[in-house]
Amino acid sequence: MTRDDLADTLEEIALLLELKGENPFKIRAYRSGAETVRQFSGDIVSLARENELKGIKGIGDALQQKLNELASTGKLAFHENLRAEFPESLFDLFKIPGLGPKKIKALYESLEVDSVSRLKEVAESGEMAKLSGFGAKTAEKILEAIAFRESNADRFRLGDVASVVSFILEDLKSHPECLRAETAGSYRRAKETVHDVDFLIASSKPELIIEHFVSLESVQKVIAQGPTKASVYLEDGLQCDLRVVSNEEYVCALAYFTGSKEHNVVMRGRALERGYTLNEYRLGIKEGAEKEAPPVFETEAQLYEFLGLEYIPPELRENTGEVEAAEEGALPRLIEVENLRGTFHNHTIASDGKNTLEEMADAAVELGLQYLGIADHSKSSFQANGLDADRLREQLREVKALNQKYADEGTKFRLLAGNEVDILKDGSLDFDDEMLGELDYVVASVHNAMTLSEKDMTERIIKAVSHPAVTMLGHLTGRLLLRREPYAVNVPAIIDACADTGTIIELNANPWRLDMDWRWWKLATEKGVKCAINPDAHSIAHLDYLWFGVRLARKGWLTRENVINTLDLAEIETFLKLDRIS
Ligand code: DGT
Ligand code: CA
Ligand code: ZN
Repeated sequence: MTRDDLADTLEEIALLLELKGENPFKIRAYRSGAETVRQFSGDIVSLARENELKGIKGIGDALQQKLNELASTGKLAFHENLRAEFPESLFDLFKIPGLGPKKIKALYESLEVDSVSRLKEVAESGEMAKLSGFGAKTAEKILEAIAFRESNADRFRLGDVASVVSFILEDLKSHPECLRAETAGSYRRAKETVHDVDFLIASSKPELIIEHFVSLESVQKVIAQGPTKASVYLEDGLQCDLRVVSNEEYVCALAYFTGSKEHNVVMRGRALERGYTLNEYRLGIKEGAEKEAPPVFETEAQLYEFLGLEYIPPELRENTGEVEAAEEGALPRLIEVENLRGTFHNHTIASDGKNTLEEMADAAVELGLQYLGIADHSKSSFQANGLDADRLREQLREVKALNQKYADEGTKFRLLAGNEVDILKDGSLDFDDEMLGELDYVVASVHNAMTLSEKDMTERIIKAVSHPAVTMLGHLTGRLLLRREPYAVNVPAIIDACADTGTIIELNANPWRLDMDWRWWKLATEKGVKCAINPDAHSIAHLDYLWFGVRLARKGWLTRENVINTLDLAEIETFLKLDRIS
């Protein structure tokens, strides 16, 4: 039982009660209980198991008892009985975006929709459009969502798999028969979503490693098992493949299974031109070529060097110019997580975050950052409890007081007072110039009216980034990976506008977003646009998203110089034209 298991169960109970038409207060209690569990800063699972939830705001007696049962036994009779009242296929409907509990309830009651296939049927037949509260447009949207879901059904977000992957990797590395181990495939290349996760191990006892791998606790089902390779499903359906090779084969195998396929094709071509063959196990001599036997490579760098190339970091191996650059010794020196000195886009309890200013600041100090930008939502984001000018000014005073405190105690750290200001439908900003002028910096983001035409959306954003108060553009396309498509927008035109106006573009490091997409950063840097890697943290735990941000920044060929939050505090103060705090 994890924290998410507890929260997901409460959320599902809320949905099912809603389908049954139960009392709204009861439903709300489960829903807000789920949220409390998700955001609680202590070890909520242990507290629930020990029945020590008393006094936690938002978790009443009934919920305490249910969480205790769930955490200590792994299941909850109340939940199971509730589920049994509905067909199993109904639960797939909950995963279709745009289909909230109210709509599911209406469809279920009037059209007996209890599965995705039935949903598709009534959307296509026109029956759905006739229901009150629905229409042709809704039906069309739902069909799009079903198609999107089908095409993404077998992919996972990098951020959702990262912790289990590093857990398995560490476990494999600690096996006594493991000589070397690494992830490979799209995970190692830091793709924003992965189909499966590949692991590679060097060992002289493959059968022991394989046996160990298939019996890992997180493995739910063994798909295939042979003497040197195995494939398994983890609990959430993530497929993991393991290959065991000899220590001599390890480097060629690692390069091959890291890929990408396109990168491999070019590498193999280079080997052939030089009279060698390259496959998943070794570099050999091409038939008929008069060559000395190639060495056994200790590192991937040696393999690349042998083929006349600089070492190419895994993130770049997509055949988008990395081999040509490596040949000329012109690869960029990619940014590393240690280069970050601060970050800009973070929320607190003032809007929809879960921690206070001070908690966020202390967590940033703990991470070794020199500055943390607070960018809570502005008033038009009322669903996120956005701040009006009065509340924002109050927050500015709090920031000032806290900064004084850090200065007095001699901590080299500063909160930056910003705001994530909504870009309104017409491209104007959610605060007047006077209010904007009082801020240290401004992140401007689109949060509503996402269905504008590409032309209108592009003009809207260009107008916003052209406002002199705007420091950076937040999550450029609004995409939610595997959930919501980017809105229609002309990215190169936005990049040009940012280049003209000196506006920074955010790399939103939230694993659901990773937006702006890595594929655009090369163009942005060519035009001289800087990047800000921002976790968009809504709690102290989310500050760790910086790690994903750096992985994707590397994938976008970004260097330390391209990323604004590698500047130290004094440099940022100069850049933002702020007075020093004495
Ligand atoms: P994924 O799993 O779809 O997110 O993406 P990858 O890149 O991890 O693909 P996967 O797991 O099928 O294969 C891992 C690596 O193995 C891939 O990046 C390159 C290599 N590989 C697999 N199949 C081929 C192939 O047919 N030709 C070549 N040259 N390499 C391959
Ligand atoms: Ca893979
Ligand atoms: Zn936002």
